[in-house]
Amino acid sequence: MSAVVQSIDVNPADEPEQTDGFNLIIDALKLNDLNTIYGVPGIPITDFGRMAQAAGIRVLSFRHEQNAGYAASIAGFLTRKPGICLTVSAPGFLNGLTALAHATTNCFPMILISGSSEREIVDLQQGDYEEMDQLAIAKPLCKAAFRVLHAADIGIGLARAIRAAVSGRPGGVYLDLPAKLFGQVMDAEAGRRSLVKVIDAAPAQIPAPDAVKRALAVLRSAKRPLIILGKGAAYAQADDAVRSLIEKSGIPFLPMSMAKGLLPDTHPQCAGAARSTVLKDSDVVMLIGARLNWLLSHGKGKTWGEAAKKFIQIDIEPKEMDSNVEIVAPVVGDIGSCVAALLEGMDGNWTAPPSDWTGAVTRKREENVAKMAPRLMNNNSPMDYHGALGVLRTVIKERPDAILVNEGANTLDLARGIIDMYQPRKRLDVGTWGIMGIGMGYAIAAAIETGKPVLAVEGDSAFGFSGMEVETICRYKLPVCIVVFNNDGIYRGTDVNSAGSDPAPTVFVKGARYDKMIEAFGGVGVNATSPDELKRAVNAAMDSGQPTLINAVLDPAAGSESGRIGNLNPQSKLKKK
Ligand code: ADP
Ligand code: TPW
Ligand code: MG
Repeated sequence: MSAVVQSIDVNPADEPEQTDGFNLIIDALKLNDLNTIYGVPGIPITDFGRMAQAAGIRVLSFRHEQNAGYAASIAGFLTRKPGICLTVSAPGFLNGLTALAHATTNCFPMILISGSSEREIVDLQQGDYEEMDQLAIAKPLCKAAFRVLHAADIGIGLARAIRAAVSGRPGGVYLDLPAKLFGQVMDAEAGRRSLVKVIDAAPAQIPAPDAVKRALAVLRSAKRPLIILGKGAAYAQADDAVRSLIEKSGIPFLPMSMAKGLLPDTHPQCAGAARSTVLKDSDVVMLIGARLNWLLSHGKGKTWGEAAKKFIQIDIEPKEMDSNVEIVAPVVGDIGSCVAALLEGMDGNWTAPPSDWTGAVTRKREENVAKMAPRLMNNNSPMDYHGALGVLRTVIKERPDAILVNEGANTLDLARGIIDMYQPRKRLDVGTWGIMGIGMGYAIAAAIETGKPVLAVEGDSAFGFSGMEVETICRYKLPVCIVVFNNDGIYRGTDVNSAGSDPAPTVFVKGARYDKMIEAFGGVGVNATSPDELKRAVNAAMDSGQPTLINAVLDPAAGSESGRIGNLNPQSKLKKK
């Protein structure tokens, strides 16, 4: 009898240590320096969130997955590491998917990790809790999609996801983790060995010397050269090299929206305030991390003028070349390496562009700046866009390290033109899709990832897409100041329905008080009816770092339909009888 008793009486210390899916995912994330998760809890990831937090990962719990996803996407842009979004099955996954597609479209590295239901049941379509074939649905909407079925594959699964997200052209990656995986147990030592620390996740891609030579030859032949900086250049974090290239070349540069501040908008070579002139009159255009998509009128047509144009393009994605017009000098590689190679080729052998061109650009720019100046100083009440933005322009000038988040139509287009940026990656906005709803997710991630104060300038419609996250901002006590440009609606608050008593589709409740929303959660709410009031309130918020929402009362008639892109807005010629 005693022999039998001895055989089952094992000392727990002798048993091999065990780990499970939960712990392996956490260990794999930490091993790869992925220390922040944006998400919404629920089955099957509730316990995972708790355990990750206990293990020292920052877990930010949102009110809607789409906002968590946007947060992860912009974290990717700001840090060059994939932003992590964590969602529950089916509906949570779908809510996060918009943000994953957005990340891919904008070339931001992001990983959407979603719990999913049991394969055996999903594949037989037997109606599991929140059943959905998530992997199949995610695939066409992101750069890559993977599923991990065995705890021993977690390390490899995450490594593949990281590499897919950040190497080459960055983008969104989906990682499917079925519920059963989390609880799967395995030997801890084998588990540790299965983890992968990704080495050199985004390897340098050196441009071919011939491509660099060709580009320099075209650039040298230019009489009216222009450099366009896109958000790919901001993402690359090759700030010093880009600045040297611009300054050494003497070529005027035009920053795309999120490339503003890579060099200050007040830099003598900045052609931001002479945009139409430089696009029309330039003869050679070098694109650095910018696509010739709709935001640049596809490189052709009226915007670009009559004269023949030659394009040089620097991009990590070879397939981007000739996407819209012929690229006479494609330079494929990462921006840091490409710009360094161009600088080397220019060394001791460069003549500045003709001064009649640079002089003409400077004159146009000064003319436009002078034209705008008096409008920015008005103190009208209710405010117009220029009066309100004149104030915010000064706020950013005085606090150049603050991050500006911006969405809306008029609120977006006018703020982009009016608010000068002074430092790289400080302007975050609607990006390639012109998407509404990025506001609060971006503001939260910007505060978390950089520790800097955030100013979110939001159209009242735009704000509504993510407004519930003011609770999240208050809960985590983030230094975010939200200014809602309240013009009672989408574009304008003046539409009327001539056919019935329902409000017109573009208008909201008149005189709404968005400032009251944040007060519900302990934040500071202010109603500002003049530029002076707005200025006081924003400065107080930026000084205190307290979550603040300022309802900026704008004239409902101040905006125009679709802001600056009314040309893309089809209108019926028949409808108005
Ligand atoms: P914008 O909207 O500012 O014009 P886009 O999003 O259209 O900018 O273009 C960004 C481009 O930058 C993409 O074509 C992308 O492939 C490229 N890109 C992103 N990161 C890098 C990098 N590190 N090196 C080179 N190109 C990059
Ligand atoms: C996800 C369409 C573009 S701009 C806009 C909408 C609804 C709101 C404009 O009004 P806002 O700004 O924010 O009050 P302002 O200053 O002009 O009054 N759904 C998504 N994305 C887009 N772009 C839309 C709808 C849209
Ligand atoms: Mg509005």
